[in-house]
Amino acid sequence: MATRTAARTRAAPRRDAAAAAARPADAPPSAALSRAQLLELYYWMRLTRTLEERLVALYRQTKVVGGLFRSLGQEADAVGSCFALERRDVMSPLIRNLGAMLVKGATPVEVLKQYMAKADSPTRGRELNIHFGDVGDPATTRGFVGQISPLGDMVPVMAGVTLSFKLRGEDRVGLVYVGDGATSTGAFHEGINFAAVQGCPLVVVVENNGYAYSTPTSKQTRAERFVDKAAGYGAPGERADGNDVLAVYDVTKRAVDRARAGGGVTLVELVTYRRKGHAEHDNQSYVPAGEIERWAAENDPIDRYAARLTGEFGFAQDELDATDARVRDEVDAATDVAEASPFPEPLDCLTGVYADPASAQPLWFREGILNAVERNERAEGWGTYRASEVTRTEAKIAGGND
Ligand SMILES: Cc1ncc(C[n+]2csc(CCOP(=O)(O)OP(=O)(O)O)c2C)c(N)n1
Repeated sequence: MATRTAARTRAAPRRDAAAAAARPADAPPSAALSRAQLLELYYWMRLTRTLEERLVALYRQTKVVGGLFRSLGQEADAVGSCFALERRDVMSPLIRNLGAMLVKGATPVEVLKQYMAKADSPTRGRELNIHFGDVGDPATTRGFVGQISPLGDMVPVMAGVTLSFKLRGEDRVGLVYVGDGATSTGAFHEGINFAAVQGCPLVVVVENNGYAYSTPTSKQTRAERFVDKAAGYGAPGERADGNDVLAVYDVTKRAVDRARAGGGVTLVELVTYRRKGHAEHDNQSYVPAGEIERWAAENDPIDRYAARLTGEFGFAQDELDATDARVRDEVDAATDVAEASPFPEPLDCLTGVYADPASAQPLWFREGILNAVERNERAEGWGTYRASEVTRTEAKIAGGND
């Protein structure tokens, strides 16, 4: 579909040799982006926002069955940073990095199905928000690691992932997103310290969005700037305006290039603002009056970039409007597909969750169902439970143990 086509475009950036030769040596990496890539950045941010708006509508209709976590106002930080990666690289997103997941190849259909807990969603209805991944062979997977809830814990995981790249001599880089709140965890310190000492090709992106749930950043740390923490690990650090998508791209691309060239860990601080609560159910009563409205009016990342595209870069408003229309059509089409998808069969929830199927069975179920579940999963691999097995299992339960 269109998003995948765009992802492929991004993975193989076109460089204009003549323009490159004319560029000064200290030009920022974004100076090398083609017109198509500049418009693509706008597309990913617009897709992120429109898809999230659709998810809110579905949430209000109770069709999104779990929590919903918005990245409103943070689209530039997710999109601009992930755009600096290549397809073979691996990224570990947070709940607020939908834009990064889309850039890395997640499709609106699978995101919608996942949030709606459909049977053919990435986690087959076992998980009720955005925690899913696609990682493994770079030839066949898109390279995003499934998220986990404990804050900061993906930093040591990504230290391990990137250490494996280094030990195998693979030309791959990892990028892990953490919020300002996550920087106060032990896992964050241990992970980044280990990665720095080992020289892992890792970029640690700290999204400083002003709040960790309801805790303002000033109650989170005495440090003035998160980027200053890099010195404590002996790592370079760079800070950028997280609502300026090109500034985000530039700072991250430099960090990615450094990691790829053997320069180890870089800490990147992106200064942004979370305009929604922690999740859709959070009423933001802890936010001072006028703060959200001010960021919306003066510092919206999409408005700011649109103004640059039509001003500085000479795009016609029609080109932006056409992109908006394309995004709306894609999200409409994806919603139709997701809504038409079935919910999982109740018994299906017993498979593919635990490595040991026996521990997934309620006691009164075990004797009747265990053999069928085990047999099916070992023969077919995880995630292939078939309706025919359910029927046989039910018959078995009805008929007693064999
Ligand atoms: C170790 C740990 N402590 C507390 C929580 C509960 N919790 C979930 S999200 C959140 C706030 C996260 O804030 P931040 O890291 O700044 O990321 P943001 O949501 O702002 O992007 C908290 C406290 C958790 N998931 N893990």
